[in-house]
Amino acid sequence: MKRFDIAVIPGDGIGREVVPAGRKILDVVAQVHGGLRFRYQSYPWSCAYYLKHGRMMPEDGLARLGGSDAIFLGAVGFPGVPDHVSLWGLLIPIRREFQQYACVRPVRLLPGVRSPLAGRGPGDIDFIVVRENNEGEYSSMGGRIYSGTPHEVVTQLNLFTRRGTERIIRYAFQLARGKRKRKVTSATKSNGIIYSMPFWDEVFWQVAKEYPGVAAEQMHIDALSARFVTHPQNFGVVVGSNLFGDILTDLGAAIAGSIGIGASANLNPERRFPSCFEPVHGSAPDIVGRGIANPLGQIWSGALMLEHLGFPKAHDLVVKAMSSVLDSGIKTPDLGGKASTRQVTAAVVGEIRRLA
Ligand code: GGG
Repeated sequence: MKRFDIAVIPGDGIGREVVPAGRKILDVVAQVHGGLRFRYQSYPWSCAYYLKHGRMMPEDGLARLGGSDAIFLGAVGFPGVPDHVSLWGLLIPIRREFQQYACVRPVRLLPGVRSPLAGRGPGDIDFIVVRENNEGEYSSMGGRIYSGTPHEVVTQLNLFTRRGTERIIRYAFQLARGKRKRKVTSATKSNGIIYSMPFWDEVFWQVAKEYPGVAAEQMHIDALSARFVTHPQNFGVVVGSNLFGDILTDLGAAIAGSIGIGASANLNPERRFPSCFEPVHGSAPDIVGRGIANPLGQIWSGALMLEHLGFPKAHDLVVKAMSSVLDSGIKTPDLGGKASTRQVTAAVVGEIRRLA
């Protein structure tokens, strides 16, 4: 029997509605597997916690998470707490402390889901975005002086290290090597951003040389975004900086039907620290409490966790069950359906049991 300790942070808004769905699926998978068990430790760290305690998590929060095998997170951010406070108080410290530098986000049009792109079917949209997750545009370097005066000056530094850039690009090539479409597309903007992006390109082509069996191309982020819409079938693995990867994966989830489905793995590839699994979506305050949040982004993130923990067949089982449920028309309203979070979750549970 393999036992895993999972730290659970439902967080804010619909995170608290979809995390229980994700846990339910993990437990059912463990049950049908027979040799797998999860032990959960849940933490209430969130914007509500911030309003009560003045911080998003306690001082020893990261130390507490550090002992777990993985972190299963819902959503972070809610009106009443500025987004940069909630993100930098919880999500970003987790990603940095645990060296989760590879953020892996599959973009796949599942059967039964209609893409907003006309005439596109499941085989047309199936690629992975690898987002650099520890540096880049998400940096705390910069400053603000003469606040609120006409002389106000604000600077924000982007931070690109050779180590950080090389390792994420190498990760993308290694991932592409094992895929059907062996191709890596680099998101750049070296025509406008004259230091960091030419550096990014230079490293990209240096690393590309190490992988002669993998096709390589670079595209400016503006043209690349347009290509996501016009030629989504052209991509295998797309690698981008922290901000570019963040934006591209919302777009990716949208062309694959809904941001409610997008899944995300924040990986420490060396496995020295726990990795963190969370849906791409945020806390969605507009639909909180209505019971209609799409649980599939969280469920798919759980599947990525199973894969990372060494259970690739369990990952495939969950994605297959999700696909069958969608194909049978059981969908939440973001996908044009009428089903509730609970109904979709129950249908996935039933399908896992049937398939297993
Ligand atoms: N599911 C995680 C979440 O709440 N994400 C919201 C968000 O704004 N994330 C920004 C980021 O991933 O950097």
